Amino acid sequence: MGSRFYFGGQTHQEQWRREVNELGEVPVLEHKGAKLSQSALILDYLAETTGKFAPSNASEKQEIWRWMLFDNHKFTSYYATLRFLYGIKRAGETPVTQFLRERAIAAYRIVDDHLRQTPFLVSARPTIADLSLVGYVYMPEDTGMPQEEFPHIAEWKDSIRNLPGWRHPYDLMPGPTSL
Ligand SMILES: N[C@@H](CCC(=O)N[C@@H](CS)C(=O)NCC(=O)O)C(=O)O
Repeated sequence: MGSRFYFGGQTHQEQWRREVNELGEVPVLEHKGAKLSQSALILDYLAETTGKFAPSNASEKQEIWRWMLFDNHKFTSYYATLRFLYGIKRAGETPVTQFLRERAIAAYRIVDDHLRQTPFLVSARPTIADLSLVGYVYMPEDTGMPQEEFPHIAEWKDSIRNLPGWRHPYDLMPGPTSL
């Protein structure tokens, strides 16, 4: 790994935190003079602004938020931390990586079971809930996850990859894509 930090350490600079995001995280969306952070909130804003991948009623909106909160708390967060420590930093197997993998597997099982019954998370069409959860699924660096145990996640990932205009997350990130 070239740098200890994301995007060359920018998110750890005092000025960046003051001017861009005091939470010290990416992504940040800058639009019409406003800055938004937290990917779920950014997705919600983009869905409202563009009408794409948006809920079609209040109960769909609740379902979308339920999945996006689960994603932020468990599905992507455990997996992304495992990927960082084990797959990228090459920390080796430790009680921490074991714990993270167990938690990631538990969350993947829940999503895989859900996708057994429905092609997308909230309705028959893709919504921002799918976009929230699927991002890191395209980054399967060596994490020791038993991917073969999640056939419905694999199908869902392919369906989203086949949507018009799909691009790999690495192709959408600014700057060099290698960590
Ligand atoms: N819940 C946040 C998580 C954001 C997040 O953890 N971003 C990582 C990169 S994927 C980050 O900026 N980490 C910097 C750090 O923790 O120092 C979101 O969904 O936007």
